[in-house]
Amino acid sequence: MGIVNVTPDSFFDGGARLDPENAVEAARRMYAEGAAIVDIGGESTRPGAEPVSLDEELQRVVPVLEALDGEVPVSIDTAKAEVARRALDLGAAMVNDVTALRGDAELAGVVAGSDAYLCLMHMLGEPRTMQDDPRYDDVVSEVASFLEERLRVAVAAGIAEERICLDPGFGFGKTVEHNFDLLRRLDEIVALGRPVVVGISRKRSLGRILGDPEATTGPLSASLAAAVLAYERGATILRVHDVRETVEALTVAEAAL
Ligand code: 9MG
Repeated sequence: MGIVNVTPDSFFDGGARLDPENAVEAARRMYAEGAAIVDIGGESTRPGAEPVSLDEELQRVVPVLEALDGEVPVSIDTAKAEVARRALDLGAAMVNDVTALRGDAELAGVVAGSDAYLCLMHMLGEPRTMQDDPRYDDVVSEVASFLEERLRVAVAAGIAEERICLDPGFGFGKTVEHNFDLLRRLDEIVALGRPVVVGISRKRSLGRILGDPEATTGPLSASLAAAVLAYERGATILRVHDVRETVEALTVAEAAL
C-alpha cells in the first residue's frame, strides 16, 4: 500500500503532494512500481496534527480521486463518513480509518452499504496529544483486545468480516519500546485471524532507535528492515512511502520463506 498524503504537513514529504497533480503522479508511479493499492488521505494524522474540516478534506482528496478515475486501486484514509462516501462513489476500494469506527458514527453504515474493504487501526488518544506519555500494562495484549472489540463492532454494523483488516497503529500513542514490542510480537495480532496492516515506514521510532532522540522520521534502510520483519511475522499489507524499494526487499524476503 503506497502512501499519498494530500496534506500540507505530512511528517515525511512535508506537503509536496498537496498539489493534486503531484498527488496523482505519485499514485500512478507507486502503482507502476508494484503497489497493490494507494492510500490517499487529506488529513494529517502525524503526532501533534490538528483536525481539518470536512470541506477542506474533500477539497484535498476529491480532485485527486477524480483525476485518477479508477485507474489505480485506491484506499481512502479518512475517519469521516462523507469523505468515505464521496471516495467510494469515485471508485475507492477500501476505507482506512485510523479511529477504527470511533470517530464518525455514520462511517460504519457507509462502509456496510458498499462492497469496500475496511482497515481498523489502533490509536491511543488522538493525533494532537497521542504521544504525550502513552502508557500500557502490556501494549500487545491491549492492542489485540482493542482490535478484537472493534472487529466485533464493525461486523455487528453489517460489514462483512472477510472485508476487514486490522492494524496495530505503529506510532499512534506509542513509545519506541511499545512499537518494537508490537513488531516483536506481531504474531499475536496476526492470531486474530484477519489480514494485518503494518504502517511503520519512515516513522520516528526508526530514527530514534538509530540514536537520534529527537528524530521525527526514520531512514529508508530502517523502514525496509521493519517491512521485511513485519512481512516475515505475518503482516500482509505494508503501508509504505518507498514502494519500489519495499517491493524489491519483500521479493527477496519471499524467495527465502
Ligand atoms: C493514515 N495512517 C498513518 N499511519 C498509519 C498506519 O500506521 N496505519 C494505517 N492504517 N493508517 C495510517
